[in-house]
Amino acid sequence: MTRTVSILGAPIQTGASQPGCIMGPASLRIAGLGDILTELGWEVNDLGDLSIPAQDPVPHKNPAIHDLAETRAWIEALSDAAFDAAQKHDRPIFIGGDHALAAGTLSGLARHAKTQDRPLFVLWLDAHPDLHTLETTTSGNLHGTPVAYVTGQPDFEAFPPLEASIDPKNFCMMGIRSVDPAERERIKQIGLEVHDMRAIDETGVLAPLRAFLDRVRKANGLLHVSFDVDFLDPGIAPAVGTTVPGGATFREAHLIMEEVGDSDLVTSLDIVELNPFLDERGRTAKLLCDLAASLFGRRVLDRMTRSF
Ligand code: 4U7
Ligand code: MN
Ligand code: MN
Ligand code: MN
Repeated sequence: MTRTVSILGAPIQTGASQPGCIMGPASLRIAGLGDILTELGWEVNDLGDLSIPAQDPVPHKNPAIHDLAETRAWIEALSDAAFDAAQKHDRPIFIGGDHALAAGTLSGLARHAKTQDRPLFVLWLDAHPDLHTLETTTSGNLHGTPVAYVTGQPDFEAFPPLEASIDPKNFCMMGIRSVDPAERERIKQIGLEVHDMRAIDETGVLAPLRAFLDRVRKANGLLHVSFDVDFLDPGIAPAVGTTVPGGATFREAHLIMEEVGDSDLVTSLDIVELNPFLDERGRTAKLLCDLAASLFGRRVLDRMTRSF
């Protein structure tokens, strides 16, 4: 039977410092995301873009925080939309928008996992662990907070109440290379599995990824992939506001997508932080579409029929 994918755009940019992520969903659609998945045999349901009503400002005791009311409204809307999409489609994709989007998608997906009585696992591909609380963020950019929120850390009274949290032990982070002091502490405290770029240099991506996928399979888990564009090296993916040198290469990123795709464990995907204003002739958007294609089954050669 044909499997279904939904595409939901979330043009949120209030979590970032630089504007531009608002154009992310349009850029990914223009790069051909839907057609690529159709060609791979998926039934594609484009749900259009989500929006939020105008908000009155909400102050916070951390004066660095900006756009709290809008970001909160996005999280609320996204949580319900992600829950619905996961109930209706085999593999929903959420296209951002900045990474505050994941506070919404992950909270909705955690609720969905609960209705299935299955644990939710998260493969977090990012230069950053996004583990700030509303107290510890010094930039005030809320795209740096979703992992702390969805794992149930304190000081999130100003975000929507979390109906289901995600066990920090169910995360696997790869590509990490920019960690703030408060995040460093939090990683140790909650026991997150983090493969920083040094570890990737040492072991490659495959060994830790396969170990994680085995864990997901044994637990009969759902698997969400949250893909932040800054996971990639800025040399191949310039369209992001928070570039950090030394990111994943073209092949490392594709190998992760191919391996996760082959495992058939993945049940949902975020593609976030694309800032088309910073792109070069659409190359980052096109690369992201190709990476999604790898996750959804595109292969250079079929494994069983390759010849030597
Ligand atoms: B992204 C940062 F200080 N940690 O809090 C912060 F380095 O979604 C970056 O991963 C956050 O791009 C990056 O502002 C959030 C900074
Ligand atoms: Mn991020
Ligand atoms: Mn990042
Ligand atoms: Mn970023």
